[in-house]
Amino acid sequence: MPSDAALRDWHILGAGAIGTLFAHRLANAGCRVVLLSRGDAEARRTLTLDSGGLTRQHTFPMSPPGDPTPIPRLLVSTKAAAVDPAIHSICHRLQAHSTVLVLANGMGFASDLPLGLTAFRGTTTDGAWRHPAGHTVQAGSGTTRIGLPGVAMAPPDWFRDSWGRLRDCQWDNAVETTLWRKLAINCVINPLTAAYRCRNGELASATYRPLLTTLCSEVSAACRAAGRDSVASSLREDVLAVIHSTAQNRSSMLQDVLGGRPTEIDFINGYLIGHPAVTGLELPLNRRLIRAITAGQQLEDTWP
Ligand code: KPL
Repeated sequence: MPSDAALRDWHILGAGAIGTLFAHRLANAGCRVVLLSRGDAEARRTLTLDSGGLTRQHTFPMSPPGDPTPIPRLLVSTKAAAVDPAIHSICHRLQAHSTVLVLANGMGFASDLPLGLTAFRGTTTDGAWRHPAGHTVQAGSGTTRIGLPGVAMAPPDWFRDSWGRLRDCQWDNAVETTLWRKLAINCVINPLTAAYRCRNGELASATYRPLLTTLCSEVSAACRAAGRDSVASSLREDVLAVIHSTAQNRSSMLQDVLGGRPTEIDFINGYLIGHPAVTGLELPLNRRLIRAITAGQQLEDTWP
């Protein structure tokens, strides 16, 4: 049985904006946080977080690729496409009782873990972005929900002793529905903002209304076909609420496009249209947006 202190040990793979935010939050909650590095150069790394006008720094120990020590609890906070390769790269350090928690946008990864492990999934509405100067800026504080997809269970000890101590972090017995709800919202906001190079709030303007309506209808139809009726029925309302609460944000997909990085489109709209229950639906706007984003094309014509 791991001791209480050991339940608070977390290794983090992927210290981007969200990884940095949670590295700070877990460390502030008394957890021992180790960052997994890609090279051997640094023994420690100082991460800076700007949050609510305050700048905080933490220096974290780094664990290099050759480190053989077992990883009891792993947070994977990479981009969607990197989740499986990242877990694979440290699979020799996982054990049958290791905990793997994946906090990433989209779906369609972490389904085949080593040693028969099952990934816990988390989703957060906390906003964070990487400042060009290297530090992370917390853009707003939201809610984080964690659970085991498809399994209703009491919060495990590790949750109570680490994540459960964070403000607005909840155990979610129906995390699969929560993930679908987030996926559906991302299917609407992310490709539109990325293809039209606009901030989230602009999608509420008359210019984008027809596109927004058509895309919400397509995504709702796909969610219904996939048996996610509750997600479908509140989608439009949920999308408008997120558009208003994150009006000034650039979506993560727009940030990727502007930064010249690969986007998560294959794990968001690509996952949705490739779902076996959805393949009979046409979903033309989804397909057009996927094509444009994959080709790095900016769209101007705002008729659906
Ligand atoms: O999750 C997001 C993202 O940008 O990936 C939303 C909710 C759209 C906020 O920007």
